[in-house]
Amino acid sequence: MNQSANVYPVKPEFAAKARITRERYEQDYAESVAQPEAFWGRVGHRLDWMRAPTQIKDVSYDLNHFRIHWYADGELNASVNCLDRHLANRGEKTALIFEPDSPDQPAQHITYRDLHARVCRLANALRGLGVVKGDRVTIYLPMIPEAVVAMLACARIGAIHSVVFGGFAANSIADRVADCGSKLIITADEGLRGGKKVPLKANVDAALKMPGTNSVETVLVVRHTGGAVDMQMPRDRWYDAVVDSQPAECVPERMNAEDPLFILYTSGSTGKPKGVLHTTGGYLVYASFTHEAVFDLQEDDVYWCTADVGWVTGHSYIVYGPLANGATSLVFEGVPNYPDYSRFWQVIDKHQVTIFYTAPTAIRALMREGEEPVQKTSRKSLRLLGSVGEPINPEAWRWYYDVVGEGRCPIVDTWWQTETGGILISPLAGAIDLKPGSATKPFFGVVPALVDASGQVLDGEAEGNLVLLDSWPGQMRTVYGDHQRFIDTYFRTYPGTYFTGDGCRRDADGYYWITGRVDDVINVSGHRIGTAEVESALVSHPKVAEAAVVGFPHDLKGQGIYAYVTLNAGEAASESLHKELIAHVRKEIGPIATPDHLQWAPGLPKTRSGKIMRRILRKIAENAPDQLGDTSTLADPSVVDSLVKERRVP
Ligand code: 6R9
Repeated sequence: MNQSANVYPVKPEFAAKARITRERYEQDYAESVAQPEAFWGRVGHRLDWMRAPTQIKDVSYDLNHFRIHWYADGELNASVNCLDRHLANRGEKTALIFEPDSPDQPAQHITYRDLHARVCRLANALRGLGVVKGDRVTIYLPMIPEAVVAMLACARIGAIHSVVFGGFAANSIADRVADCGSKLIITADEGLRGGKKVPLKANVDAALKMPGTNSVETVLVVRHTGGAVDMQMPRDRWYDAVVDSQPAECVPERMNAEDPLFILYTSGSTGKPKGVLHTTGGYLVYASFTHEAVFDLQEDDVYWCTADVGWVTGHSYIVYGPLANGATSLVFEGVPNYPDYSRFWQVIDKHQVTIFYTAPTAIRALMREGEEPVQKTSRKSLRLLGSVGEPINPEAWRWYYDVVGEGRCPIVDTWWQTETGGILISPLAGAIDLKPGSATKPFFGVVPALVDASGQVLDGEAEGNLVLLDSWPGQMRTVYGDHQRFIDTYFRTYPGTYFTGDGCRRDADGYYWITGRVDDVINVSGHRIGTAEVESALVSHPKVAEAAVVGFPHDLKGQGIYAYVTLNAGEAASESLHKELIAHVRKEIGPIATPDHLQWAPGLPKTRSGKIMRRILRKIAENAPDQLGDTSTLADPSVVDSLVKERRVP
């Protein structure tokens, strides 16, 4: 293939106005890795500190002296940086545009001054309810302005927020509440997505009946749809009744740079989701700096990230990054296909969005509907497009570029993780030529490397496991309540490095191409699901003896979920049990974990020591029975033949 045909050079007209040009990138990148202290010390000035940091970086990945500290003697408050400091010059600027689920409902424009008042009121209310610095608060809200208000109100008083995605079911809420011992939950009566109601309060009620959740003293309920809910006094309080009468000023808590800002649960290879913990100073420096540099942020931009605040993308690039930068950030409650497939593009026209950041799964779903729903909108306001969550296939990239952006808008394909806090590998549109499907080059201060299975660093053109050789300020600091798990998961596999869990190729031009997870995490529509979580949901059903779950390539979702289930002796497989098990997983974890295929497995391929050989199950799910490889080490090779024969054809 002719590589040069696949390069989209930096557009001179973009570079002419861009914050970061090629020379600047090359120079600053070199400095950022050679003298990280000097570089990040300078970048740290972008925030308002109550006490300016003098200790910039103190990091060791050596397991005997392990530590990650950034700006360790600095003091600041994240909400002050996102609100108060803009009041003098941007008080009347729109901080949030809220676009509701239904286009028939009016949009809202919330200025920095309004947002400041709303955050202060809730912060005062939380203090009144006994929430103090270091307490954990769970936020289970739809994509409405209160979700942003809630996060910032926690930050204002030093409470650690844990946002739980509104698509998770009661069990998942309960696990997360129990793990961090939340004192208070902020939720809404119901959510609204694509015209359908989501029973948020009822899910919280069910979660709080589960073991381990009695740390929760108060549930604040936002009236959103007005739907009927059970209020259990004195635990449950209406948000407006508690918040509206509060003063619109609230003295912010002084936080050390290394004090926790939030916990966000994410799936790993094994066990229950991990509470990824981010701290205040480094995270905010990194989220705001990457947001400004990667999206080439200008003062009059209208910026829209379509993620949900329940994921890290929403944290860093709807809330903390944009607001710390004084930007206008659009909060969208709805979905791409409601009321029809033009919705995204209509919202762009309605609010004159200039920067649009979405996920490949959404692009692929919209691409399938053809160009007509796009063509009937203008999109002339757009100047930059972004992609995040999974590798973007070149066909989808080109459609995004040619059809959505009409060849005018560069695409930044941003690779990063919940753990990294912000973008680590991405083009800078004024500096780096684009290649469809490649996240291109490392951001300032980021030192990627590829290693083989033995940990040998590979040079030049190569493919291997992606590790990072040095720290950056937005790096997670620990797994909440389990520091050992943090170290074991990320720093033990390839000593001296942070292991990402991703595979990656580097081409002859030094461009990085992420190939996907190399561990037992499935990336479904850009959302991480641990195979172990789905397996444990399946075996919690009384009729299931054993389950094994793998990912398989899926046209729209990137990866789908394929489950192999062995029933208890005496249980008969049936279509109704098949449906029941799929519904059971939805109920246990949430709709995002719904298996696409569920196959009855009289036996699973195991080694003689009893380990399930997922490699074989993956190949069967992919319909590649000719690539099963060596099956001779199996305890009973014959189970493979029967699984191949009984494969559920998608
Ligand atoms: C931000 C976010 C992280 C995993 C990551 C990788 C995949 C994310 C990507 C990408 C290729 C990109 N991923 N962005 N793969 N290109 N631009 O998505 O965080 O939910 O923690 O997922 O997503 O596999 O390891 P998170």
